[in-house]
Amino acid sequence: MKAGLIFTIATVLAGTNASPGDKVPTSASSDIQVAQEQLKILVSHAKYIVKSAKKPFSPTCKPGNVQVRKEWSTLSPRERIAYTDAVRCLQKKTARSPASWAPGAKTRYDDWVATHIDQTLQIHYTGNFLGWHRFFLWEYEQALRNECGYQGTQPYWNWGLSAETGMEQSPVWDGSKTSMSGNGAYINQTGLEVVLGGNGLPEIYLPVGSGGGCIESGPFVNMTVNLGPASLTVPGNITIVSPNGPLSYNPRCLKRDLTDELNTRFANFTAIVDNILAPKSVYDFQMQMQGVPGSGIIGVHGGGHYSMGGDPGRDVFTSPGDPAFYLHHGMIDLVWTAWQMLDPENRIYGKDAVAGTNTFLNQPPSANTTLDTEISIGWAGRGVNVTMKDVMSTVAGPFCYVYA
Ligand SMILES: *[C@@H]1O[C@H](CO)[C@@H](O)[C@H](O)[C@H]1NC(C)=O
Ligand SMILES: *[C@@H]1O[C@H](CO)[C@@H](O)[C@H](O)[C@H]1NC(C)=O
Ligand SMILES: *[C@@H]1O[C@H](CO)[C@@H](O)[C@H](O)[C@H]1NC(C)=O
Ligand SMILES: *[C@@H]1O[C@H](CO)[C@@H](O)[C@H](O)[C@H]1NC(C)=O
Ligand SMILES: *[C@@H]1O[C@H](CO)[C@@H](O)[C@H](O)[C@H]1NC(C)=O
Ligand SMILES: *[C@@H]1O[C@H](CO)[C@@H](O)[C@H](O)[C@H]1NC(C)=O
Ligand SMILES: [Cu+2]
Repeated sequence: MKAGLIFTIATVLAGTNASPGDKVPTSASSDIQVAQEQLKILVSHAKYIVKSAKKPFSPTCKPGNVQVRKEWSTLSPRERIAYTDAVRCLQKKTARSPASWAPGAKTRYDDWVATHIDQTLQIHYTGNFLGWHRFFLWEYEQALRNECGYQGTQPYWNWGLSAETGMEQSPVWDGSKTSMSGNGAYINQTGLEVVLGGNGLPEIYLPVGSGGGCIESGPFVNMTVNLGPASLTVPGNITIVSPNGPLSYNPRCLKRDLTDELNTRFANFTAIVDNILAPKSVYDFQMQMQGVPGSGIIGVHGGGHYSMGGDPGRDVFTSPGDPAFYLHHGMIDLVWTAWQMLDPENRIYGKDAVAGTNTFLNQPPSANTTLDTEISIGWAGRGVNVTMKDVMSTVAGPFCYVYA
């Protein structure tokens, strides 16, 4: 409850201007350029609320040592290469996951993929979705820093930018040596669609992209995806599962199928700002983000994932096997932070901190997620477990970062 006072101060400040002259918007503009400006205000507002607190939220996190996570395009070429070098370094180190459990986990990078595969049905459409992924991403960032000498922070991909330029023109996806590698080789997929759903969930039809094959350039050109798939959606209403189980060894190239249509339809600036401003409860917030089943809408979360496409991009379980996953989830975490900071009193430890249960759409039925629910990321990270309470603020618990 120590945080209460800080948030009272913060809330008073939040009622005024985020930065001089910029009034916090109350609803998303349908004009994409206006929405882009609105997002800038919401991001700087969130940063301001965190940093204006008189006291640090955890004893080790002080205003002077808060780290700043940045958008990929704002990093210098040298900083981008330092990041991708560190990811490639993790991909050269040996896995910690026991072979008896995940024989396909060969590298330290695979530890993250294996954990996500293992827990997928307990961390999506659940009450722990946002918190679990925040912790997962943080531990990945720490591994890059502590195990691979990376000096920077975890970058993010602002979907709104590539929705404007086209993905292949975006610094994240242009395939250059300062990108996250680009599109996959062209495969003729004329007449095919991506069909999501099944297993009792309503079907959603999505367009295919402009690639489909193995990536051909950039820092990850020769990387091997070792794990999965567990449930890979392939154009033509086909779902692929690894023959010996998703944790077995199944080496293959990284495929992408960049799909501008999904990026612009589901993750444009208006969609992003609307996800921050429209939902008033955390239940509505996380449902809008992931898409309400049956609505035909996949939200900004699905929009980002499926606009990458490919393998493992279209497999919810194995998706962290594409290194761009972590930039996507950086943006997810940014959106959550921006939403939280509009009402920190209720949205960090209060009535809109957590909603939902610990199983995918509560199937099979499970307990409600609470602030005491434990989060474990297995052999990824440093082997410490946290609770939801520990991951609710980006400057408390183990964390100390903001978004710019
Ligand atoms: C792709 O395949 C379709 C038939 O499936 C064909 O009509 C079309 O010409 C092909 N496109 C290219 C670029 O090869
Ligand atoms: C990728 O692998 C190919 C074939 O083994 C090799 O010719 C090429 O030099 C490699 N590229 C990089 C960037 O490592
Ligand atoms: C997709 O495949 C599922 C399972 O085989 C089937 O039930 C469904 O009707 C198919 N949908 C389309 C659009 O072909
Ligand atoms: C932007 O996103 C919103 C929400 O997903 C959608 O309704 C709108 O059609 C999108 N705009 C464009 C130009 O696709
Ligand atoms: C779980 O959460 C729901 C929705 O908030 C609530 O109605 C229900 O009483 C909760 N169940 C328990 C056991 O606390
Ligand atoms: C973390 O949680 C997992 C899963 O509940 C458990 O198996 C493991 O022993 C816990 N680790 C520690 C260090 O408490
Ligand atoms: Cu996930």
